[in-house]
Amino acid sequence: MRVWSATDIDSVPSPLVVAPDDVVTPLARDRARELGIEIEVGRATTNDSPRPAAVRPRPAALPPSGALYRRGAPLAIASWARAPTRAAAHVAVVGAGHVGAMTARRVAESDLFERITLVDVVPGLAAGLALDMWHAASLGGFSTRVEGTDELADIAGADYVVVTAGRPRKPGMSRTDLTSVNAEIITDVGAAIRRHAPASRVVVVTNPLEEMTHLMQRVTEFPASRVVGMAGVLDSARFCSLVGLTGKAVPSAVHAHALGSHGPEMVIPLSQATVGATPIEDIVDSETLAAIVERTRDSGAEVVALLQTGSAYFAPAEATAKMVRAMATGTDEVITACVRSHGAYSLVDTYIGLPVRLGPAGVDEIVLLDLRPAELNALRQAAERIAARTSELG
Ligand code: NAI
Ligand code: 2OP
Repeated sequence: MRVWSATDIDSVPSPLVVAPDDVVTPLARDRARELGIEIEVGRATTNDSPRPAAVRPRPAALPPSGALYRRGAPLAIASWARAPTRAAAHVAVVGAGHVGAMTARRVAESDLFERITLVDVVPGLAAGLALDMWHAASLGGFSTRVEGTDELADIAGADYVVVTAGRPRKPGMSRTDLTSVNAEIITDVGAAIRRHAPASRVVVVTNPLEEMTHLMQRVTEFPASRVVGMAGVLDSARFCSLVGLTGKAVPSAVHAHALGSHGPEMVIPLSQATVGATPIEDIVDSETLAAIVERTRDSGAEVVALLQTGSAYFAPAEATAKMVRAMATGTDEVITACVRSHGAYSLVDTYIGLPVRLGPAGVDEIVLLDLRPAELNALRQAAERIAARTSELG
C-alpha cells in the first residue's frame, strides 16, 4: 500500500496506475486534475513492481498548484491567475433547474474555465442561482465567473453549451412521454445556439436523450462531432456504484461502459467491465451482475419514484460536468456518450451511446471495443429501435 501525495503527482507519468489498496489523497487528486493526469486503479503492486511508462509527454515547466492554494498553503502572488491551467473558455448552461444549476456549480468548481453563463426562461432564476454560486467562490476555491440571465442571446460566443432545458419526468412517466413538450424547447434553444454560439460544442441532457440529441444536431446543423448527449457516463457510474453495494469493490475501482440507449435498450457489456484490472465476472457472480444491470437500467425511474417530484440531479450533473471537462482538457479517457454512429460497429446511422474519446473539437474518436456476439447483437437492436423513434420526430 502506498500513499500518493500532491507532491508525488508532480513527477509521475500519465496515466498513473495505482494499486487497489493505495491511498490517493484529495490534494493529490486535485493536483492530478490540474495537470491532466489520469489516475487508474490497476493490479495490486509489490515493492518491486515496475511503475507504468508515460504515454503522454509531460510539460517541462509545471503550473503552480491551485490545489495547494485552495487549502491555504502560501503561494507566490503570480500563481493566483492560474493562467497556465485554465482555458479562456466560456461555458453556457441552458436550463437552470436541478441538473443545470448543479452542472454549472460542478463546472465552476473545476476552475478550468473563464466564464459560465446560466440561462433560464424563468426571470431571475438563473441570475439568482449564479450570484449565489459566485458567493461561494472564495470557499470553493474557484475564480470562474458565474453569471445568470433569462436571455438566450447571452450565450454569445460560448465554446461549450450544456442543454438541460425541458421538463423532467413525473412518477409513472417514461422518458419518451416527454418527447413532444421537450422537442419544442430543444428546437427553440437549438436555433438560439446556432445563431449566437455557432462554434460551440453542445452537450444535450434533456430527455428523451437520443431523440433530443438528434433533434439538436438537426436544428443547429452543426457537424455531428460537435453535438453529443449525456447519459452513458451517468449510467456507467450508476452501474459502478451499484457494484459497490455488493461490498466486493469500491465504486471508483469499477470500470464499465453503459452503451445503447438511456432507457430500455441500455447495453452494459460485461465482457468490458472490470474491477481494477480483473474482469468483473471473476469477482461478482452472474446472477448478481444481471440484477445490477437491470437496476442500473431502471435507476432513473427508481429515483423519480422516491422523489415524487422531479428526477435525479446529483449524479446527472456530475456526469455532465465530467463530459465538459473531458472536452476542454482532451483527456485520453474512454467514456460513453450519445453520438452519431456513422457506421461504427456496423450499426444503423443514429445517435446512440457508444464509447468515445472527447476533445476540444467534440468527439475525437469512437472507440471499438471487442464485444461478444450477443453484446454486439443487443447494441444493433438498440440502434434500430432508437432510429425508429428518432424517425418519428419527422
Ligand atoms: P428542472 O425542471 O429542474 O429544470 C428544467 C429547467 O429548464 C427549468 O428551470 C425551466 O424553467 C427551464 N426551461 C424550460 N424551457 C426553457 C427554455 N426554452 N430556455 C431556457 N430554460 C428553459 O428539470 P431537471 O431535473 O433539471 O431536468 C432537466 C432535463 O434533463 C429533463 O428533461 C430531464 O428528464 C433530463 N435529465 C436527463 C438526464 C440524462 O441522463 N440525460 C438525467 C437527468 C435529467
Ligand atoms: C435519469 O436517468 C431522469 O434520465 C434521468 O435520472
